[in-house]
Amino acid sequence: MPIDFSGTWVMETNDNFEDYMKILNIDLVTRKIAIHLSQTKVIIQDADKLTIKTLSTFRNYEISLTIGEEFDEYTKGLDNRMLKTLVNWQGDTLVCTQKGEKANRGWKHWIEGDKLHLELYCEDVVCHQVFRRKQ
Ligand code: YOG
Repeated sequence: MPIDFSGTWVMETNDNFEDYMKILNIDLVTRKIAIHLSQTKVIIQDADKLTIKTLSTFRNYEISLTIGEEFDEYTKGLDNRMLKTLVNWQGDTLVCTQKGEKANRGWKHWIEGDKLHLELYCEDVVCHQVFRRKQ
């Protein structure tokens, strides 16, 4: 029985987000805005179904998926790319691969104590975000 990521999680740290945005070719003006955003994750986990909302005052982004089933992801409002995305369990870690134009792209989510961790990676860049549970 895997652990439950469901909840609202508020960003505490966002290491190397600038380089992650650069490797995704996000323009300078957008990066200047995005770097200061506090992102909130709202995760709804229901058996093998997962919805992950990333919320901010600037833009929101949402994916819904079934674990173990590849789907078409369009990163609308982010880098606007088409990806073939697959999320699987690796122990208690959610591991995502995003096949597309960029090599070695994906992310990992895990929980340590009351903190939600997210590693976003693309090519040789890793961005590490930590969130605390709201309430
Ligand atoms: O999350 O893939 O939790 O989808 C990363 C943005 C900034 C827009 C957010 C808006 C990457 C400008 C999604 C920020 C940079 C910068 C709030 C990360 C692109 C554009 C939406 C992500 C996964 C795992 C679920």
